[in-house]
Amino acid sequence: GHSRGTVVFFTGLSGSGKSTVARALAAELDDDGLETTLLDGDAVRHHLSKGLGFDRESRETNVERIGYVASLVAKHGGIAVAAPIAPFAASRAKVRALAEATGARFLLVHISTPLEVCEARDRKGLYAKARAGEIPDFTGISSPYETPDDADLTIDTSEVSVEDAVTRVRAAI
Ligand code: GGZ
Repeated sequence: GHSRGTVVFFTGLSGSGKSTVARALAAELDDDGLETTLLDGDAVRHHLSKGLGFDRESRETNVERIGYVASLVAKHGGIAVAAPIAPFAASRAKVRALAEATGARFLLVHISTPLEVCEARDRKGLYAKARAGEIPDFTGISSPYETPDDADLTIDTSEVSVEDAVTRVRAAI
């Protein structure tokens, strides 16, 4: 059918907590019996965007593909949850426009955890490698992150628990 679905699109730095919040959100929605599709970052990079790198054009392509699939899900009444870094405002705007054109609701959730916190966490050691010059074009270090001015919700996971973050997003849905 073509009932009104929702795209919940997270954006934020590596290590900001967006994947954790997205996964917890999707699990709760799923438990509530809602038709939920999580476009997991690793799975997307492995399947949908295999072979793409992290230069600007590759990121734009990656983010727009995610937006396209999310829009298809939402077009049929489902809830799509995606959490790429999505560092470029123009790509995020394209994705919003595409989702809204299909009749879906679009929620941009900015996980605004500061770079200093993400870098201090450095769960995967990527920031250290980026600082050492071992990873080129690393978001926040050697590649830009354009802070959204159109976020529907802004959550800093250094101040808000995962559980509370999920509650806030659910309230917005
Ligand atoms: C940023 C990178 C990079 C570079 C590899 N810059 O913390 P992670 O590891 O698990 O999540 C990051 C992920 C970002 O991929 P996205 O598809 O979300 O990016 S985008 O929306 O910009 O297309 C990080 C890892 O990939 N990673 N190299 N150079 N993050």
